[in-house]
Amino acid sequence: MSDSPKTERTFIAVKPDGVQRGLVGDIIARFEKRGYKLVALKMEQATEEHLKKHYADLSAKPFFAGLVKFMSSGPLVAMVWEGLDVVKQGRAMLGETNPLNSKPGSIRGDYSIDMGRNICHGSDSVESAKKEIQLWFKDSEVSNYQRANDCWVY
Ligand code: RTP
Repeated sequence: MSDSPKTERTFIAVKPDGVQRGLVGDIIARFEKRGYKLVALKMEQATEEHLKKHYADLSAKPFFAGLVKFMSSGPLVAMVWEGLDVVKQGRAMLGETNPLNSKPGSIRGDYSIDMGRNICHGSDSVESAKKEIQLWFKDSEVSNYQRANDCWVY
């Protein structure tokens, strides 16, 4: 991967509630239509141990145990998306952590009303994206490829 801003990457997950509600395709479509490139994708039921690592920064929060239990309660879809400013733009596309503060047009603003069932996760900085991508994917699971239509996006 080059250091071009066009190859910035973020980790996006459709949480177990998003999978159960059949929102995987919609969420993928939003990122694809925006022009972002999917470079890794898998469904898995994550273990509590893995999720404790993912949410290590929140370990002191009162909602931590419930969050880990919920996130491990069913399969989720883990993805890596690539493109210009994708970390910040991805967070904007997701909406606010509390869906009630999320604007219509965002994923959470369109599909959720409860903080503990807010459909999706997105890395909050380029640094945490790098850590999260490493936690969820082996290098060999992330693809480097050109799209024929990249010249119509950039
Ligand atoms: P995420 O990591 O899932 O993308 O969410 P986020 O950055 O917007 O929010 P964060 O503070 O990292 O919290 C992670 C997830 O924990 C749940 N949460 N519950 N007060 C609460 O009950 C509470 N606060 C946060 C949310 O599901 C949030 O997405």
